[in-house]
Amino acid sequence: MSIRQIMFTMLLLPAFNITNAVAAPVYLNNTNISVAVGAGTSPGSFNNTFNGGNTIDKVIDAPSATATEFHDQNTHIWFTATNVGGGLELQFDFGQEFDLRTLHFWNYTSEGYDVDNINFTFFNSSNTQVGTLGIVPALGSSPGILAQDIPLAAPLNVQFVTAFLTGTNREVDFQNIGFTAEVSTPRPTPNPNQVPEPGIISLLAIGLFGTLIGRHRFL
Ligand SMILES: [Ca+2]
Ligand SMILES: [Ca+2]
Repeated sequence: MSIRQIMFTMLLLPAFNITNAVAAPVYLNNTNISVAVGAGTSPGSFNNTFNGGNTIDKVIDAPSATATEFHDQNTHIWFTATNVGGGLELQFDFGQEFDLRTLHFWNYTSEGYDVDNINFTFFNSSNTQVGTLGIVPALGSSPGILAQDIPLAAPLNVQFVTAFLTGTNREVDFQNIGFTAEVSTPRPTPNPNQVPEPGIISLLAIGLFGTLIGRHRFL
């Protein structure tokens, strides 16, 4: 292998690493994550939410972040808390860590039943809290309900999310909660005694070759 070929190979290595590090955003729904009713749910009634064998998966059944849903018993969630301040707790498990980019929320269309506040708590794969977020969602569009998109200040390395939804009049009715996210890349704690990664070695090698060739041209 000539010096020119070796240099070309060395240049390709870090480029390949950089390309791999950029993960494509994905929409998280019932095909790749799970959701459950949390133990923190207040006393109350789920009304018609589970009629006809429906499950809490209705929270994550939107096929995409831009999907339109119509309010019916097959796809909405309706919880009524017994007391003001009470609400519905949902627990999401993404199966692996993601970097969250956008929160999507499909609310009910009028004040009498819509969700008025949601408090999110984010946890990594070790169940260590990595962020919180409180939102006051907008009313859903009518008649087709589209998601309100809320950019997130990059909660990173999130595997578990707890959401607590409340209505000022005890009513909690909505269609879906969704997240657009990218699979997290490992972020090891820097260790001064650690051997440099292959990418760094490649960069060092390029510098070394550059120096050698520079010297060669002067000879
Ligand atoms: Ca739904
Ligand atoms: Ca309301």
